[in-house]
Parts: sequence; structure tokens; C-alpha cells
Amino acid sequence: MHSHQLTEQQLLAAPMITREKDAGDLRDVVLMLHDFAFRSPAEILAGLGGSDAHAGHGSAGASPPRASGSGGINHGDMNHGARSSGMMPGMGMMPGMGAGMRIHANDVSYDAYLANDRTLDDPEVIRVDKGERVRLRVINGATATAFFVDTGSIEATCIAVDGSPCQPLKGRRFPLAQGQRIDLVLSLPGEGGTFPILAQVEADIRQTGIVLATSGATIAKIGDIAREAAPYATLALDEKLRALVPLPERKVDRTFRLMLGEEAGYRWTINGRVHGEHQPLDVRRGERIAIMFMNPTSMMHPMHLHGHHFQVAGSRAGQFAGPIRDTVIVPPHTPVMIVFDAEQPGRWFLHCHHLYHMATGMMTELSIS
Ligand SMILES: [Cu+2]
Repeated sequence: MHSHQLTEQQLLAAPMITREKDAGDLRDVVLMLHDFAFRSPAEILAGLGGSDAHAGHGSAGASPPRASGSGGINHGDMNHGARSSGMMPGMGMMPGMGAGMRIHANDVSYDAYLANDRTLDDPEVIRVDKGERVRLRVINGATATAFFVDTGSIEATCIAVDGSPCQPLKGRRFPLAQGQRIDLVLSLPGEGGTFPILAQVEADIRQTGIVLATSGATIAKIGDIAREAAPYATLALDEKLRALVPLPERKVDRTFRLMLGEEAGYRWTINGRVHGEHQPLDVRRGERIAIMFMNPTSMMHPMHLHGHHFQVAGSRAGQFAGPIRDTVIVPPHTPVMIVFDAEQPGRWFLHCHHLYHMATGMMTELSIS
């Protein structure tokens, strides 16, 4: 549960766990990730050159842009000047623009990355028993950072994403975008020891984490810099995951194409519009809806739908009965299709879970009548 405004960045968020009836006697270990800055959200937003689409003119959120590079903002390999010039408003960065194809992550460089509110200088140590099985419930509560969760020497089994069960999938490293959750079952070795569970920032070397330790084990210091940079978050995990209970087969009643856009002045759009100027997606209750996200921008967008779970149903890899989720990674230059049944009447936000993209416009509405 989290604030839906820029205050989320000031840690106004907490884990809420609903234990399944059939969860069994596995021990739950909750791991909540966060990105932390001493600067205020308004300062960060101003440093990015953006203004809060919700705040209106003349408010604190619409303070004048600062010179880029101030306040620790990391622009990576992005060049705002080049990006802003020669591009018509609403045009975004189209595939095939050549030089514009470069991608980047982490447009906000944080002062700390937190795991259960702590850094690796003094990580949370969770006592576990030799040979015990634990269910790690990982939540990415960060505002502008995707992570890779790394279970190190223990092979994990992914059993659920975003609260919905999936067919078990083994692995040691899983991408987790802002707003996403993942449930990993770990079997601790019978001989015991210490088992760091790390989360490394996407396309970066910084990391955070917690430590699982059996009694008497010596806990060595873990550095917060990894040996090599993590990759970019992609849809590769979703292309492998299969829902435990997929959506029933039926024909799609309505398909929407949503073009994610990036404009000069840190303006993030959907179909060329910021929130407030958006056109709601109008559907009728009971319809099967497909949404195709197209992302010609330079960044990944974790797209989140309120009030519903959807199935990740297609990408460049073709069509598949992927995981049931409420937040999906839409990588740059990669189309992603989601499918769901419009069940709950009302108006539901559909937005990017990168807080500063959302605040500057990347949000629309699904209207179910
Ligand atoms: Cu975004």
C-alpha cells in the first residue's frame, strides 16, 4: 500500500500481505525495496526538468527547471539537449530514428537503496532454521528504480507474481520493476550458513539486500557495490512464466493501442497526451479487453492497471498464456500485449509506475460502464 503522489518517495509505503488459505507452513519473509533520496520529490522533479501534471500552475510542484546535472541527477547516456531539438511535440522518439534509439535507466540517482528500510551497511538479518523452507515475498516499493532480485547460492522457485500464482519456475535472478511483487520459495541447506538475498539496481552496480542466517553462522560484511552492472529489465521472465489459472479462452471484444511517449521538458505521455488531457478507454462491463503497449521511448515503463489483474499475453516472442499481473514491464522498443476481462465498473487509473513519469503525465483511465 502506498501513497499515489510524490510523497511515496518519502517512504509513505508499507507492505500488506494477504496470506493464502493454502500457503502451508512455509515461513514468510517479507522483503520490501525502496529508493531513498535526501532531496525532496519536488527538487528531484525540478532537476529532471519536469513539472507535476497534477499540481497545476504556480504550485510547489511546478517550480522552474534547474540546470541539468544539479542535485545528483544522473542522466546516464541521455542527452536532453539533443533529445529536445528537432522533435515535434507529440512525436516522441520513433523507432528507426537512428541516433534516438539509445536506451537508458535510472534517470534519478538515489542516495540509498533500501531493503526493509536498511542498507547493506547494517542489513536486516533474519534467523532461519537449517533445512527450513521460506517464502520470500518481495515488493518493489521504489519510486523510480527497477531491481534484479538475486538469491545467490540458493536456487529459488517463483510461485507467484503480483499476488497471482504462476506455474513454478526456478531461477536465481529475477527482474522486479516498480510496483511489482514476486514470491520466491527457498529451501535452506541442511548444513545452514548465511544467505544474502540481494537486489541490484537495473543497469547499475549498486545493490541492497537482507541476510538469512541460521543460528551461530558468521555474518560477513556485504558491499553495496556489485562486481558488474545488472542488465536492463526486460520481459524475458514473463515470456517464460505461465499463469497457474490462465484467463478462459474467448475472443477479444475490444483492442486498444497505447503509444507511450516522451517529449521535451520531461513530459511523459500516453497517445501523445498527459493525464488531464487524456481520453479514457471506454469499455463495457464483461468485455474481454486487449491492450497493446508500444514503447518508442528511451526508457522501460512498468505499466500498472488499477482494479484488475491482467494476463501478459504477447510480445515479440509471439502470443503466450503468461503470468497474471497488475504491473507489466514494457521495455523500450518492445511491444507488449495484455488481456483482461473488464469486471469492476468504475474509473480505473492505468499508469506508469515510475513515479516521475506518472507525475508528469503518463497516466490515463479505463472507464467501465
Ligand atoms: Cu514510465
